[in-house]
Amino acid sequence: MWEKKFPMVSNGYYQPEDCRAQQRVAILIPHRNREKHLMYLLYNLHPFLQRQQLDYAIYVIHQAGGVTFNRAKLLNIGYLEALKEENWDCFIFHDVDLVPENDFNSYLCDSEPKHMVVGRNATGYKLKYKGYFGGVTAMTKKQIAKVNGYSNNYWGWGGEDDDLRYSVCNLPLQLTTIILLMYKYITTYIIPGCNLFLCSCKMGANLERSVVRPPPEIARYTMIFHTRDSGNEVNKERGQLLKKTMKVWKTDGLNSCSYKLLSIEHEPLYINITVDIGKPH
Ligand code: UD2
Ligand code: MN
Repeated sequence: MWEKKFPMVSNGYYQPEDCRAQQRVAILIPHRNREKHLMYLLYNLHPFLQRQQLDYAIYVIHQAGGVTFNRAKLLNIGYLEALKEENWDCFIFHDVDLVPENDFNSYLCDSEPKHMVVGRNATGYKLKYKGYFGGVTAMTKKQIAKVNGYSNNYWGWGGEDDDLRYSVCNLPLQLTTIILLMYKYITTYIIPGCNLFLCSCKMGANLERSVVRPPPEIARYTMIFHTRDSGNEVNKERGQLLKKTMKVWKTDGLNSCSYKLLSIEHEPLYINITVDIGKPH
């Protein structure tokens, strides 16, 4: 079996032999019925992460049953369960179908939440829209805890990534980011549509204020072609839900994430967490 190609990975974990990594990183992959994509990703991601000499583990959070898919809730569960195993510094939320193209796309966390899919094959390698936060994102344990993780209420396709980006706007900025923003402000006088710190998180330049991105030539991915999965139909309520983010993020997230843990299996190349996440109400 091809799993044997990676003898250094044990129970989903890898540590570089001859150095100590800066951060310990947990990769979280939400999953259901995408076995082929998962195998292809693991086949590419393990060598990629090892070339970066990372200390990491890959968690696959598998939604049991046929109820509408909930990517965000699965990622919350991944965070909570992974921290029961190890004190990870950094988490990477990772779609199963996105394969990084450039070895310099560092799978480490930054001083601000980091969005890593600037471009991909299907969108001509351009950012989909301002404030886009989907696909692959890296956040420290602390950053995630401070924004209370994802909302649990996005069932079906869409909106959950924008919701997280709105909550991320509530994070206090690091001093280095403030200095950089002030520099930009002074050199341009006005950042269009925004008075630096006080405007809405959904507006103008502030959409980009609270996240960092690697340069476009580095943050590149191939998305394996796919059609929409059954059980992951477009979430028609996402517009309404997004209007409420700023009111509810403190009580809808990690601290309200209820689920039934069905199993945790340590496969050779990943940790397989299977959960019953309930259904929309
Ligand atoms: C986009 C975003 C994704 C998410 C989604 C809306 C990009 C590159 N990705 O993906 O992060 O915000 O829109 O919800 O912009 N999955 C399964 N089984 C299913 C359904 C989904 O495993 O039946 C997982 C899988 O990891 C998949 C991810 O959920 O990659 C996102 O679903 P998608 O790939 O169908 O959606 P897509 O490509 O529009
Ligand atoms: Mn996809």
